[in-house]
Amino acid sequence: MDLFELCKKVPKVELHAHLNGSLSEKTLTTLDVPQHLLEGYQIINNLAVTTPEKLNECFKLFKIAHDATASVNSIYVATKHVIEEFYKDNVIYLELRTTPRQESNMTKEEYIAAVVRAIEESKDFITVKLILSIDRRHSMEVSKNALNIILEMHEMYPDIIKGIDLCGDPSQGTFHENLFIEARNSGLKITLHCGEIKNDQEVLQMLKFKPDRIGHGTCIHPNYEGSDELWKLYKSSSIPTECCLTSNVLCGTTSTYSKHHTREWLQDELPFCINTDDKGVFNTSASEELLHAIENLNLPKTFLIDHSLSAIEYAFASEKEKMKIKEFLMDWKKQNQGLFNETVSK
Ligand code: 6MZ
Repeated sequence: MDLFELCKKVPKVELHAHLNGSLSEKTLTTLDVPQHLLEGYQIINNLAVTTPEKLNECFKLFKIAHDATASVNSIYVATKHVIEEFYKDNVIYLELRTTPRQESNMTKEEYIAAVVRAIEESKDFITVKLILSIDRRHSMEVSKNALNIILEMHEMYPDIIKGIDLCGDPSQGTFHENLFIEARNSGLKITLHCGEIKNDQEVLQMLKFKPDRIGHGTCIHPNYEGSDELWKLYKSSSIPTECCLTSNVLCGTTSTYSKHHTREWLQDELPFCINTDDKGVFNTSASEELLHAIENLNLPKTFLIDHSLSAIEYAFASEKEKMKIKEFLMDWKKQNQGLFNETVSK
């Protein structure tokens, strides 16, 4: 079995996937996206793929996906598609994140309920949890209103809505820490996009806040535009980091896969997991991300299954659900030991 086949076969855990960034071209077509928007998506997608340093370009793509999911039915259909695509890639545990949006004929509550409905309908074949995002570009007032709705919906769907995220264009906006303190006090887990670009002061504030996980963590280590002080603090907190290789390479925040900052996590044996970020925008999959990791970061084949076993530890599901998935993964590992012993042909 070649290495990519093995990456596909392994049961996987995905913890950092933005819903609207995960829409494949096929999904956008199904959603009746007007032809000119779809063409725009393809053009910018190609630009992003062939030209690095495109963090700004990728943020334009989200507008196209947002136009395609501007109704209750379209966000519901989009969620179904995204879940199915992860499932077909052998992802057994998925945490989707999305920013609740109000549109002319949809409230934020209706948006969340539609996503939850799609998740509930998938529960027989894949475990999916929802993280609701606050966009760092939004004002305190808009974010506070979003948080109130998120807390209300969390009370209605406590088994599905598990966490809250801070995301959005890292070159804009701010981290409204008070809102995240309130979310934490209401029982939500916290993940923050942290240090995706250099911003020492904010990284310091975020690390001191001690979220349950951070996203990216690019500019923390001194070799990657961070500092000794930040790295020391990060190491002492040992917060699991959601690494997104292709996203960072295509956005130009990392020069190549083999120079990705995950190397420092491996070197210092710090907790991390590998993720897709926006599989539609970056034209990737959970299996491809694992392949890049194995091929470029000098990892053994057993990393594939051991990655799922460690990532599930960092998940926001209940301890009981995590234990069940862990047992499944350990059984799978035992039964498929041979796959990791045989010589891999590329
Ligand atoms: C920061 C990102 C992101 O929420 O509409 N998003 N935020 N850094 C990134 N790195 C590339 N990729 C995606 O999904 C799209 C939204 O996710 C955030 C952005 O705010 C984007 O608008 P949802 O489902």
